[in-house]
Amino acid sequence: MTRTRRAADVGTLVAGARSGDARSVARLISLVEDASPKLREVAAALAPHTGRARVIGLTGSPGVGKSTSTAMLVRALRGQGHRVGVLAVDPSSPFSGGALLGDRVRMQDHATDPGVFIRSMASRGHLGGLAWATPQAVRVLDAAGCDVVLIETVGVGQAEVQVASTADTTLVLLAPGMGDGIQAAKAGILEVADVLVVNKADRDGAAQTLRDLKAMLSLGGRHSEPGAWRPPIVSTVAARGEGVDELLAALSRHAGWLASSGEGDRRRRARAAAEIEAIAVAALQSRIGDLGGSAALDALAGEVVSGSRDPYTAADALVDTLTR
Ligand SMILES: Nc1nc2c(ncn2[C@@H]2O[C@H](COP(=O)(O)OP(=O)(O)OP(=O)(O)O)[C@@H](O)[C@H]2O)c(=O)[nH]1
Ligand SMILES: [Mg+2]
Repeated sequence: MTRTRRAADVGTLVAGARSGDARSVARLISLVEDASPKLREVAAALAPHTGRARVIGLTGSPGVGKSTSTAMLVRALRGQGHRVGVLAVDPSSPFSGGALLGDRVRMQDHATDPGVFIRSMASRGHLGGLAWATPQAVRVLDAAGCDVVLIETVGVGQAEVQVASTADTTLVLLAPGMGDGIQAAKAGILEVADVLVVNKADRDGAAQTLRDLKAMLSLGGRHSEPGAWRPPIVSTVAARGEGVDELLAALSRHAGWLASSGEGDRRRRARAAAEIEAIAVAALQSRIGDLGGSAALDALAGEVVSGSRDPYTAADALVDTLTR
């Protein structure tokens, strides 16, 4: 028996997503993640339905409690009647079928909740990585009516910086006894934190981690400039749901500050500008790739070899032909 798989109609999928259909949401995220030829069509169809969701990033070292905290926040936000989207980027324990492996128990409550969309994404292997695919997936969830989108990323290398540029509010999680405070300072992640969370506050050393953090924050940096947001430090025991009210309060204060200071708007514009730039660079790169071995490039190469041109003016000439 042969089965023809009908190509997904983008309009139908977007309408489905807007009505809260989880399968449509999943299909759309797959389309953007796989850089489908329909990507442009999807982006255009989503655009009018976006701009509403609040994006919150959670980052921190492996095992610090990001997934547990995400589940805790999902529960609390659902309790307030919000629709919630969750994206786990490069999770060390990937989601499957709406449940997170190793976190099955915690996410199970939400697996069948129509008000929660959970999705893991692999950024590795993609041109531009997280910066490229995540904003598109956020737009899908936004169009699907999510009031809040939570993005979990392991804080290694550049990841937390990218999360910060995708999120309205960035939570940096630390835990006692992991040398985390010092690591955080070294990696510069205190700079990207809007709210600092000391999770596993039930563990020995939590008070010391709090003291270390406070000391580090008092040392200066962007947070000490006049009018700047001073990131609050919240202690949580995510595994038991403790501290969630304080965390929600901190999130809502930050949302208020983003609105009143104009910083929220500024961040969103900077984010869109970076996204446009990345897409434009990728487009130029692929056009330059197409030029490989072309007559125009070959001619310029000949001129550089013979010394009748320098490589800089040759590159200018090439860019001119690309953008004409
Ligand atoms: N004692 C204690 N354990 C916790 C707490 N929160 C999470 N854990 C445990 O810490 C372990 C790691 O939690 P996760 O939520 O999976 O951590 P994660 O940061 O998402 O980990 P990765 O995604 O692998 O980077 C699990 O065994 C949790 O049960 C807490 O507040 N106290
Ligand atoms: Mg996790």
